Amino acid sequence: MPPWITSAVPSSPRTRSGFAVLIGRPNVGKSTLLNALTGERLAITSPKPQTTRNRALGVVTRPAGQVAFIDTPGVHQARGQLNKYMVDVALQALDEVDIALFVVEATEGQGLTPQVGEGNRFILERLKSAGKPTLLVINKVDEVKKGQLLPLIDLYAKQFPFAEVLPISALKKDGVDLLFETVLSHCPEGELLFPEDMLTDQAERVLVAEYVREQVLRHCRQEIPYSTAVRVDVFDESEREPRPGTKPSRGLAGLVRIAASIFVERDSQKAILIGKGGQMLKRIGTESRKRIERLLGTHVFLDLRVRVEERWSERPEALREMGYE
Ligand SMILES: Nc1nc2c(ncn2[C@@H]2O[C@H](COP(=O)(O)OP(=O)(O)OP(=O)(O)O)[C@@H](O)[C@H]2O)c(=O)[nH]1
Ligand SMILES: [Mg+2]
Repeated sequence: MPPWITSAVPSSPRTRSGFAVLIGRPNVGKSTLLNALTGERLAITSPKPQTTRNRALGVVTRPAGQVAFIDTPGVHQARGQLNKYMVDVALQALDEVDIALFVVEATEGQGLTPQVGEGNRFILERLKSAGKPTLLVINKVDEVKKGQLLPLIDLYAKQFPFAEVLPISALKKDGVDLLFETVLSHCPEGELLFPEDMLTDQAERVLVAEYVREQVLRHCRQEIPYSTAVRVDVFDESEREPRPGTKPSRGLAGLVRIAASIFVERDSQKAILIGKGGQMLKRIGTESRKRIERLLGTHVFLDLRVRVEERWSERPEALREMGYE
């Protein structure tokens, strides 16, 4: 269990609390929004669609109450087994929450005859059958002029009785505080659901694997990101407590030794990931290590191996082994 999880659940009377899901097409900025809301890197992000593969919880607690946000994989037309799993994760989360945040992009529907795309129409149908209070979150408003939002709001308002419409920029953290307050105002009155200082339920080693996958997504093109999974094989904390008398360096103390496998599906992909003279893997390793050090607050020794596991994304037992079950 991560160290930030404690057991006491203090609460004052008349607080509000609830679960809220972030749901939407791939790449609209759901994970960026989760990180903006919590102020931490709880979900990896990238310019490539289908970055998120599992749900990620981010708990935000303020004096007025607590919202547990669930980030989900982007809903898309899934063909392979992994993709079907991802879409199931997103749609199931919708059934478990008090309120839904439907995230769309401000740049959508800017054509001559604006219309809601097929993917978003599918999500709207699911929102209708879920019957939860739903907010329309229009993200990436930094990319459009103000007047351009009105036709989009109009378009969506005709499709669904949204409780509120919130234009935001998750990247620039514009409108994010107001979004939190609005979500909270739609949550039922009640005790806090989680300890006040709890941030997530994700284990450190899960976040570590995700941070490595994030660097693969950021450094590699084409099919590599979609064929990659990361598994932490060793998480050795025996030197995590700094030895008495040792001074912190670079603001870090103690050492965690981590060995992780990066799985790909073909030999050719392995060669790309390793790169000429091992350069690509080295870059991925260095960037991942820096982020993991920030997460753990310790020095990190990171040993990355690339392994070929043919068609892992199509085989149920391999999917389970990679954490997709
Ligand atoms: N300009 C702009 N870009 C944004 C904003 N929010 C997110 N992005 C960018 O959009 C891309 C996708 O962001 P993610 O947060 O990974 O999107 P997602 O919805 O979680 O995507 P999936 O996990 O694939 O479903 C990244 O390059 C982000 O930096 C925003 O408010 N403005
Ligand atoms: Mg995401």
